[in-house]
Amino acid sequence: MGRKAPREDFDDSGLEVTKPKEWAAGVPGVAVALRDSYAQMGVRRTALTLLRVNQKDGFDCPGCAWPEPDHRHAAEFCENGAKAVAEEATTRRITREFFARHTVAELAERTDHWLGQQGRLTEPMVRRPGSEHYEPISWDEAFGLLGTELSALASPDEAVFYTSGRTSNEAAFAYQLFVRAFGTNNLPDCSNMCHESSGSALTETIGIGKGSVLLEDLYRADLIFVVGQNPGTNHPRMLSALERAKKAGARVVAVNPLPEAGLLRFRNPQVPSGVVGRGTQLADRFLQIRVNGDLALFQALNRMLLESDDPNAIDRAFLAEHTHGFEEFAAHARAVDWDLVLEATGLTRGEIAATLGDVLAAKRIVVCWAMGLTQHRNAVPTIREIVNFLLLRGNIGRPGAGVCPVRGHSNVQGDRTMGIFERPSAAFLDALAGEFGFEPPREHGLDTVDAIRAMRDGRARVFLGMGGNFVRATPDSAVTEAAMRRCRLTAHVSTKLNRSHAVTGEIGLILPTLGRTERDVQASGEQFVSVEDSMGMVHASRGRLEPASPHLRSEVAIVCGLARATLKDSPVDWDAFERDYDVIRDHVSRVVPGFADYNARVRRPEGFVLPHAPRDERRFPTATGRANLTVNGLEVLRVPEGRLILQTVRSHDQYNTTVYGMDDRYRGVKAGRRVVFVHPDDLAALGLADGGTVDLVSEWSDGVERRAPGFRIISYPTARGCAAAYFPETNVLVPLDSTAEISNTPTSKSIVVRLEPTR
Ligand SMILES: Nc1nc2c(c(=O)[nH]1)N[C@H]1C(S)=C(S)[C@@H](COP(=O)(O)OP(=O)(O)OC[C@H]3O[C@@H](n4cnc5c(=O)[nH]c(N)nc54)[C@H](O)[C@@H]3O)O[C@H]1N2
Ligand SMILES: Nc1nc2c(c(=O)[nH]1)N[C@H]1C(S)=C(S)[C@@H](COP(=O)(O)OP(=O)(O)OC[C@H]3O[C@@H](n4cnc5c(=O)[nH]c(N)nc54)[C@H](O)[C@@H]3O)O[C@H]1N2
Ligand SMILES: [Mo]
Repeated sequence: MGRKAPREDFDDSGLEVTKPKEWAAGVPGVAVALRDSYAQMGVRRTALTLLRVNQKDGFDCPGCAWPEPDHRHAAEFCENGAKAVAEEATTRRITREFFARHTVAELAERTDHWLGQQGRLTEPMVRRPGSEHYEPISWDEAFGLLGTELSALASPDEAVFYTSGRTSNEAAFAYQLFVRAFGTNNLPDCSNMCHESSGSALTETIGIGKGSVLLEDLYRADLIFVVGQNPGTNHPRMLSALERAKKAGARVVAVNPLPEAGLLRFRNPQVPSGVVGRGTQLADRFLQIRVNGDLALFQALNRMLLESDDPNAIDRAFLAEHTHGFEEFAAHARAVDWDLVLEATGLTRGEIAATLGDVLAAKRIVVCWAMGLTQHRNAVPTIREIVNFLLLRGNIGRPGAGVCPVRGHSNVQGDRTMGIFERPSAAFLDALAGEFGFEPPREHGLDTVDAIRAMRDGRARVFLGMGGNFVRATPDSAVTEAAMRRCRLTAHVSTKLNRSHAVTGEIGLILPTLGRTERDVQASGEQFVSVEDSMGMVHASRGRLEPASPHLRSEVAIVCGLARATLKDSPVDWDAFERDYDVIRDHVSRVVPGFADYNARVRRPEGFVLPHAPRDERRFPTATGRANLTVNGLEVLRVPEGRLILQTVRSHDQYNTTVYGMDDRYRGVKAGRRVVFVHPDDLAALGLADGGTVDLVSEWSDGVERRAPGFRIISYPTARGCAAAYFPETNVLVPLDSTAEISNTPTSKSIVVRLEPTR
């Protein structure tokens, strides 16, 4: 089964469990943020950096992709944004002595928390074949090594170029250009594990894989669904937007198996009333749905809309003018079986009927969602059904209404816009060819899961990660680690140490880079970069801090160095790219639609908004030229007797694979991460008790035993039959082959498990 989890992970002697919180943010939020920031970077640096987050002349918060409101508060940051900043702006440093002291094998035994706590990487390091240690290497030699290994491959398709979602537009554009000039579309990214299902479903149905609302739309909505999302922890600034929407009269319906604190009640730390009093109640209705019950819920709502006596239940004029496929969709939806709906959702018919009442009373509806919808086998059909729901009442392309997939990483949406995609459109490749005068590869490349398979099977031999933590973020940890170890060369462009650096190919490289908070000076002077938020707003980001080390290079400079060392007769002037990022933006303005006059518009304080045909002109650039209503089969996720469905979530003290601390304040957990949340009735039925310890064993058709040992049981008010635990510790349980239809996203939110008592 691969390595055992680090010993410290099992130390739950300090574990404390209290009642989950019913409200989020507020004074403790900011107080905790400041305490953590002082510990990482001291008082002066804390003031310097936090005052610059998301300000017009400041840097984009590396926390999440939630947009900034027009009128930014003096301190437009949240507790978790502050933690993300502190993590990067820390004054702790990893030097060459650190690597001399710790063997790679020893680093592989450490926890994610420990690795992250060691501080910023400061110079390029190499692990040479057979060596037990990383040792320093010059940038030139590092680029030379990568260039030599890449050139030695039998085909460019034997290399994999991964991207996480913090990479700027400029770096992303340069990176995909280098990769395509090298000759492959093997550009998997974290999106493959994140909102790929949203992109697939939206592209097919409305013609563009992005959300159709702006912040103003949320403020104008009558009804907002927040489905499969925990904004109190993962998008805290969204709570301010929901609060404002509520003040303007919106109702909020939360759909979640867990009663997440941020969904219930919110105390805004940015306004005085948040400091005293009970704050705002956010969700007017909480639907405690079973995991994966969402398709059934929205299909039932659609059936009821079609059958309603209310003459305005559906928008016939909109359907006739703008949609395709109504008859097939309606015939299918009218036949939805109520017994299946109730079984799948775990809700009562009364709850669903009451929700229909909210819907009929609302002229403008927004549906927001995140990972609770995207990481299931039927994630794409589920999101398509939500589009059906919105289209039925004309809720796309109208102010105050639309789809709102809430993105994760701060520039994950921008990276995709810049061409980080293993399946680029022909139009994008044509534009690249025209601009640079070379023929980019046309064959689709490998996504994340397929890249793991290719490395596992020896079909891919070089891995380069532009940020991220590949071995921890991906499913089936044991398989992925073996796949990485089988490579000839694994290299990572990183700010901080993580486990992926400890699981190397024959050769391992660490290329340390500047973070968002840091000053980026190139030959032409100080540079800025730009990013796109979850709502398609593009704006500049400027770091102000001195770089963590004089040896760091920007991501752009690293791509250019690598390109010069790898490509003979390159069609691109990489020196010019590196010298002045305006040059890159000029090219982007001619290649990527919506970026005309990029350099001028990105310099406006408020940035600019990208065009979005359905939102702006009710035009749907799909295969049919209309918005597509779809038929989505309803299957209930049933588990064998004695098994539970496990969903893997983030705690309040982590950023994906970066573990800031061991608490999950809103869920009432202190000093321990190896915990599993289970409904008390399920515990009784399974003969297990609160506080007991179990192994989580996942069951999948390949018969391989996947076991995550030593989890403390917490009796918790989750939906019946649905357990929850934190990732990345539980990624050992997610089978590589268990992925969503169409999007190929790992099913991290629906793993069938049994709980085996260990003591
Ligand atoms: N502080 C902090 N901020 C972050 C991150 C972080 O790790 N830390 N990560 C960033 C990234 S990359 C992303 S993608 C986002 C993630 O943001 P979220 O999607 O909020 O993250 P998760 O913790 O995965 O939470 C999933 C939510 O969906 C619910 N859920 C699970 N299964 C189902 C289901 O079947 N149906 C429904 N209706 N609900 C379900 C869970 O109970 C949980 O509330 O956050 C971003 N922001
Ligand atoms: N079981 C389970 N697995 C999941 C998920 C889940 O919900 N459940 N969620 C999935 C999701 S939504 C996502 S997005 C992925 C996340 O997958 P990744 O994006 O691969 O993982 P992160 O943990 O965000 O990456 C953290 C690392 O990024 C590097 N880094 C930070 N800032 C920068 C920077 O500015 N530049 C560079 N070059 N490097 C930087 C640091 O070295 C840090 O260690 O995980 C996925 N995995
Ligand atoms: Mo994500």
